[in-house]
Amino acid sequence: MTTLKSFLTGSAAMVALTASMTTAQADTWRYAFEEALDEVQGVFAQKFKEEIEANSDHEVQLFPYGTLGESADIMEQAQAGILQFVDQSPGFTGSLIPEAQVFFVPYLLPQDQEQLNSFFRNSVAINEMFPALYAEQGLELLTMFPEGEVVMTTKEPVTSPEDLNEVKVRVMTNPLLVESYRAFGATPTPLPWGEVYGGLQTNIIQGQENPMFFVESTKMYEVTDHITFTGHNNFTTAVMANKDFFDGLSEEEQTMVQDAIDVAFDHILEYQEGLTESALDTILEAKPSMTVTRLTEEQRAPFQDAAESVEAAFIEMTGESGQEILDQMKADLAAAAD
Ligand code: 6CS
Repeated sequence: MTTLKSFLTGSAAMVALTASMTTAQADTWRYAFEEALDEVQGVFAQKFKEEIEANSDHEVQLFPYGTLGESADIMEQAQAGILQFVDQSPGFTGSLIPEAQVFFVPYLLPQDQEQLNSFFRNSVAINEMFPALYAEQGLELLTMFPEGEVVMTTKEPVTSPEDLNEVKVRVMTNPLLVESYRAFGATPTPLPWGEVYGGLQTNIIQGQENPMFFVESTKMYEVTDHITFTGHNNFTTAVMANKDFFDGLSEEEQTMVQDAIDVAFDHILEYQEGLTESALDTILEAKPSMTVTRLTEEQRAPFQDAAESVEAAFIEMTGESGQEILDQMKADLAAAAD
């Protein structure tokens, strides 16, 4: 006959066994991102998967753009713990974490690639300040990395803010990017990515901005005719884990995850060398009539002037904590320029 004591002892043993099985168990980790498998975020994710699977018994299941919805959907799923990992760009996270909009103060990030890489590698703002803000939203910020200089692609040529008058330019869904394009003289139109190609095709919008590799891979050149290098930004993205999931990992596993992120970070910077140029070549081969304009210093000046009001709007939106992030970013950028 089972006594209460032996039943309880048995249950305790069962609990201990289950717990030990959980720690040793090979899990499937789900990781969603905002791009296709062969685009920058996908290449990063594939490297991360390769590293995790080489160094553990876990499997990483990848969900490229569209398989689980739009960017906002995958963020909700990551916060809910349905996904363990998510790549979402500050362009979308800005509506959840207002300080993340700092990446949309025009002309803040350097154009020099080495300086930019050094900034992303060593930034105190990214590595020490942003994690606390992401944690408040149930996210463990693992890394941020650049995806290339942002260019405008439009239906009419653009060399000055006047050229953007009455032009509806699609932007990602954050208030500061709206503010930027307003300051640039355009009519900013925030939309999720899935509506951009059709919007240009039907002339609901007449322009958009993105790094060159994305202009090529998503065939933005089919629905716009002019590319303008304004030098106003580089596309930033971020990779996060669900915080409860991450906190529940052993210390060794957390280190393994961070090591895999570091390997993927190095890989993605190397992968992007020459990518803007090769994407532009591919575009011009496919559509020789596409015009490419690099604004001169003089032409850039009015866009640069607009940056001041955008910075002020950022501080207004984020207060003291935004000011601290901005100051630290500027200090980090100065250090990267040394
Ligand atoms: O413009 C966008 O919405 C997209 N751009 C890039 C480069 N990656 C993902 C994002 O959804």
